[in-house]
Amino acid sequence: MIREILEYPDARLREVAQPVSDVTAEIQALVDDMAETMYAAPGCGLAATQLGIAQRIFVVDCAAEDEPSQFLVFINPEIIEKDGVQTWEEGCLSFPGVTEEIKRAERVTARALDRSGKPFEIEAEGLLAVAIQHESDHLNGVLMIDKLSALKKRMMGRKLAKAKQEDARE
Ligand code: GNR
Ligand code: NI
Repeated sequence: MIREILEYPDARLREVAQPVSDVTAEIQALVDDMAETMYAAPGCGLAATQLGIAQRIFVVDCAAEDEPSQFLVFINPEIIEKDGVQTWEEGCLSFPGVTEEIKRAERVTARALDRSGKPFEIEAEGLLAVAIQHESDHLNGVLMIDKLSALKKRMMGRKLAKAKQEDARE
């Protein structure tokens, strides 16, 4: 089932998500809805927080269009190592129509449970590393706009208003 993605400034995007205590069939059904919603958007990641569900779960697929999909589920994720610095032009499904350059770690090592509740560890770089950091932020109620300077925040506010206007005119 495709679910509705909350948009900034919805207060539910600021909630700190709670750990999943047990990967039940219900959680797996939620994960499947998250995958469907992410691919339909389309986006390369989606956090449960963006659906108004305050549980520590996100999904990502950062494969390029001409590559096979690389779908990953992270339940109760932890970033255990970060190094280097990179800047990506980031987008967010909760900020439709805008992108901003954001500085994050170049490489991360993360640990989480997969869809079957099994622990795994992954080392990522490039866009996948960016997405893991972006989605981990969502689970803590942290948004892209929080990473910007005051000037860029104002610019993003204007771009958002403009994107909304254009959307309304369509
Ligand atoms: O679809 C998305 N694209 C993206 C591009 C660059 C950096 C991060 C992202 S994540 C975003 C989907 C989203 O909002 N996930 O929370
Ligand atoms: Ni996002």
